[in-house]
Amino acid sequence: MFDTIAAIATPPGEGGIGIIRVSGPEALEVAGRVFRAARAGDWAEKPGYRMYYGHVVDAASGEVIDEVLLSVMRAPHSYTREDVVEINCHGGWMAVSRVLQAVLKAGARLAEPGEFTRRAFVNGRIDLTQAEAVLDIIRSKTRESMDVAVSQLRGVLGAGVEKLREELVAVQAEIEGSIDFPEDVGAPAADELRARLQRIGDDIEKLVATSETGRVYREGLAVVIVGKPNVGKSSLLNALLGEERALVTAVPGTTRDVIEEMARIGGIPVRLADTAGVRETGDIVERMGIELARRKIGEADVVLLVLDAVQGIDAGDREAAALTEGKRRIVVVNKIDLAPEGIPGEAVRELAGDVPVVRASAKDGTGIADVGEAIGNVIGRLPAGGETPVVTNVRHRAALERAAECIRDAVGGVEKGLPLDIVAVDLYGALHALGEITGVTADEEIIDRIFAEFCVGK
Ligand SMILES: Nc1nc2c(ncn2[C@@H]2O[C@H](COP(=O)(O)OP(=O)(O)OP(=O)(O)O)[C@@H](O)[C@H]2O)c(=O)[nH]1
Ligand SMILES: [Mg+2]
Repeated sequence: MFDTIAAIATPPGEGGIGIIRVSGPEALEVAGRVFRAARAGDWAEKPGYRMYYGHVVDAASGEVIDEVLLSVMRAPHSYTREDVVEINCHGGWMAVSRVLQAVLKAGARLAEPGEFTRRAFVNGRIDLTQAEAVLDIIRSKTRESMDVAVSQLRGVLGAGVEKLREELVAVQAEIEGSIDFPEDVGAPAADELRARLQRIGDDIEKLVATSETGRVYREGLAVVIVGKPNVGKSSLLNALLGEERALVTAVPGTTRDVIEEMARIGGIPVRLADTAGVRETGDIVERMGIELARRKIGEADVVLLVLDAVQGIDAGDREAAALTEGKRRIVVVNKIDLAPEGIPGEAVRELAGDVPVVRASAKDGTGIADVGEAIGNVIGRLPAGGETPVVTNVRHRAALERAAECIRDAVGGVEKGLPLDIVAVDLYGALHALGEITGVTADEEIIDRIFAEFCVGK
């Protein structure tokens, strides 16, 4: 059914080893044409899950290309469920490309991007969510995003979605039974039907709700430090990071560019950005910095609005507050080492509303842990253990939202007493949307789009 494909599976560049992956019905024959084992007897039997030492040669000339280790994974116990051979050669560009050339000359075809993983999906070893998890693991930037991706690769999300789909299939079957054989199968009671659909709909909504947390753990929470000049924004950035990342001086208008760092704060991955102090200024560079700050505020999940305990609240703070209006905010009253009484809570509420307020000193470290905790409290924790499905992928979220909408329509239809064949149409829509997530009902076009994101060799 499939031909035999090959590609370089390791990244370009220099490394200890490079791997050429070969998969398909003729993987062993192709490898046999280019591989000369040091001990011929072993290689002839070729049992799976073994490695063989030897050389790759040019099939035509017999010229030795590289010294290699070859691993054999026999169908169906392999990544693709086909016979797979991986040739471990030296990890230099010339070595891997010459070994690949030899394998292609020996009868394999160069694999398309993602084709190995696609075969694993088509051959039923993994569902679409698991195929996507492979890419998520490779691309993960935080520990948590990798944990979620590994859980997804283990099939936790796919199983959760499949369970919902099966519940819907059962409802659908009952409805269709009563439509096709009205004499033998009574129509399901409206109340009971409504309740069952409602419950499935609620479970889908719960999955959708995990996607906000999922996104943050994947990309990091965007936290932007904002305030008038000289309140200690850059000092706060340094204190939160625990390193002298940004320049700090007594001169207002020190920071002009946006300074951004990834860090773990309050137990969650955070993209922390320090910005230029907000004020009217004739200095063109500073003005550009303030413009950048505005843009950053637009992208922020959370704004740390910094005030100066010594100066109290003035027009500059009101301007900064106006700029961050509508954003989720945490007020940091800084420099409490100089003014321990801080700023009255009433004045802060008047400025920024009912938001968390932390009194801190970026200079001596007082309250910095509390700022971290306030940031951590913004977003829910990931369920521990990786056994609870979490949605991180926008494609999954969109499909779940479509399914939830269809279920809402179906519930509405039952309530209005619409004929069951009309309700069945909505259920079909929900089933299709859920099936797209795991791939049970995904169109070829969707599948193409998913695997097009992979690179060759995955
Ligand atoms: N005593 C005291 N001084 C502080 C504290 N935080 C910052 N400062 C001082 O305040 C001055 C300004 O600090 P920065 O961190 O540069 O302030 P900024 O808000 O980034 O200023 P711009 O970049 O100009 O907008 C420096 O002299 C700091 O040493 C604090 O908690 N206590
Ligand atoms: Mg600064």
